[in-house]
This record gives sequence, structure tokens and C-alpha cells, in this order.
Amino acid sequence: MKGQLETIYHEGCEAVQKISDLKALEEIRVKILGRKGSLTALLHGLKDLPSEKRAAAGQMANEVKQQLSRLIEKRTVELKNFGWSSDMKQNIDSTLPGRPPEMGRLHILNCTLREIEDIFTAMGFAVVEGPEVETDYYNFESMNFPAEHPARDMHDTFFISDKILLRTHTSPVQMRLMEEQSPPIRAIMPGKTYRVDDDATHSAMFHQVEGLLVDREVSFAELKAVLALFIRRMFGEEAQLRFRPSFFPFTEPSAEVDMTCVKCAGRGCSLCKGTGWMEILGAGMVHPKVLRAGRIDPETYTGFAFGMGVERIAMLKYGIDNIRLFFENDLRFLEQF
Ligand code: 2NL
Repeated sequence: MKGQLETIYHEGCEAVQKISDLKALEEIRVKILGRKGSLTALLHGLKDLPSEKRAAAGQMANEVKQQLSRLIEKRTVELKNFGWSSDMKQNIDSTLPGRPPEMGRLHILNCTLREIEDIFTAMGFAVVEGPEVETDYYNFESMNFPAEHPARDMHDTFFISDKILLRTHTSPVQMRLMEEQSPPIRAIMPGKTYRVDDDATHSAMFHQVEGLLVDREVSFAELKAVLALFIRRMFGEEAQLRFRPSFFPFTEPSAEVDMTCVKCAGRGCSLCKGTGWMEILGAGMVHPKVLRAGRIDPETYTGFAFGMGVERIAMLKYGIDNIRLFFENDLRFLEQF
């Protein structure tokens, strides 16, 4: 009896330590401690022993039972806690296709900006960037907005101090470029701009792309040709444009540029308020004073410039009616593009 118990104990210990999955461990438990297990059978056999041996054998058998039970319990916890247990492995179907990872993508405004940049770089324009915090001189003074001039009211400005502000347009970048380079200059300037403004189509921060071309004998006709090509590339070959006389301090003559309505193609609808046209950008011939501020001689050189809002272009192209949607980062909106 003693020898049998020892064998059961040692074999049991060895088997439990070797086991590395829960199912096999349970099989061992049943084989030793189950109703028909080897130790259970031995315990049943106790009653046949002579009474003087029964007590000692019973005590030893119970000890073996307890120790093995504890050992199995401990091993069960170990197997459950470390790595994959076999019943978890059995629940994995390795033939199933993997879950596709979530993919990020460019924001619709960045896509629109890249499209604009591609169209102008194909026409030979360079892309130039500059600071968003500017001086009054570069943002206003050099652009022919004299101090106290009412035209400054057109741009409701975020001032940082008396002479430092958040740029209200990207024109300061063009002014710095004119100072640094002599003509021919052919560049677009994309970037963030800031105005105290806040409604469905205006945001305090918005993106602008301005363009500048300065050379000998640059004409208003060339301005129109470049913008017509841009609009056709951006909105499709059917898109037409028209110029309306306008005013900017930094251009003379100045024009507001309309294109045929993207929704009704010129027939007249609610989007274009029945006119068939939608305003898309502003443009003009660079004012001689602005050229002079950029150290360019207006007697030798002429230039044209234009400016557009990236949000406005994207809203027209994709039929978006509220500028907030660009900045709320609601995936239900962003994922549509
Ligand atoms: C608009 C109108 C415009 C310009 C921007 C410009 C820049 C220089 C010289 C002359 Cl350095 N002009 N920029 C010219 C005409 C219009 O923007 O409605 N933008 C959203």
C-alpha cells in the first residue's frame, strides 16, 4: 500500500509538471483523483486492510490526495495565466482572413490644397511659405493699406501687440519674396490666415492660396488665361469664368472672379441664388506701390496676383455648406472623402 501510494504520488507530480495544457491536466486529475481514479481505488481498498494498518495508510493516502490536488490547482492557475492555453488556441481559426487595420488618410483640405498646388506647379509656379505671425508693415503697410486707412477694416485683425499681428492673408510671404528675388517671379503661397470672423462660411482660421507673377510685360489677359486654366483643371473642362470689377488696395485694376455654378452649370439654382455664377477668387494687376515696396521697378516690370480661400474651393467642389465641418474632425464627415 505504501509503495503504491508513493508511486502514484511521484508519477502524479512528474506528469503534472510536464503538462502544458489545461485539457491534458484535467485528464490526469480524473485518472488519479476521479471517481474511477487510481488513488480513489486505493482509498476504497483501505477498508480491506487489517485495522492496525488502516489508520496509518488512511492518513498517508489522504496526504497524497491533498498534495496532488494542490499541485494540480497550482498548475491550472499557472497555465491559465501564462500565454495561450490550449482551449484558447482551439478557438482560433487560423484560416480566417485578418482584420484590416484602420487606415488614416489626408484631410480633405490637404487634398484640395495639394490639387491646387499640382495645377500651379504644372504651370511653372513655385510653392513658397512664410510666417503666420507678421508685422503690421508686411501685412498692411507694404500692401498699400496706409495707417488709419478704412480698407484695413476689410480685414478684422487679431493683434498680438501694436505692430505684431496674425497675418490676415498670405501676401506678406509674397512681399518678402519680391524683396529677395528679382523678376521673373512666379510663385503661389499657401498657408493659414486669421481674421476675426465666425459664421457658416467664415472661420477665424482659414487657408489661403495666393499667387504672384511678375515679369516684363505681364498682362491682364495672361492673368485671365492662367485663372481659366486653373478653374478648368479644378472643376472640369465645362467650367467658365467671368471677371467683375472690384477693389483691393494692393491691385489695380482689381477683379472678383466668378465661375459657372457647380450645381446647376449656369442655369440658376438656390446655391448661386439664381445667377448661374459663384464667386471663387479675387485677382488683379499688382499695384505699382506694392511693386516698389518689394524693390521692383514698376516702370520695367508688371505683375498679376490672385488670392483664394482653400475652404471655399473645397466647399464649392464637394458641396459642403458649413465651414465648421472641416475643423470638427468628425470621422463620419472626414471618411466621405
Ligand atoms: C481674395 C483676394 C487677392 C491678392 C490677393 C496680392 C499679393 C501681392 C500683390 C498684390 Cl504681393 N496682390 N494678392 C491680389 C488680389 C486678390 O485675394 O479674395 N482672397 C481670398
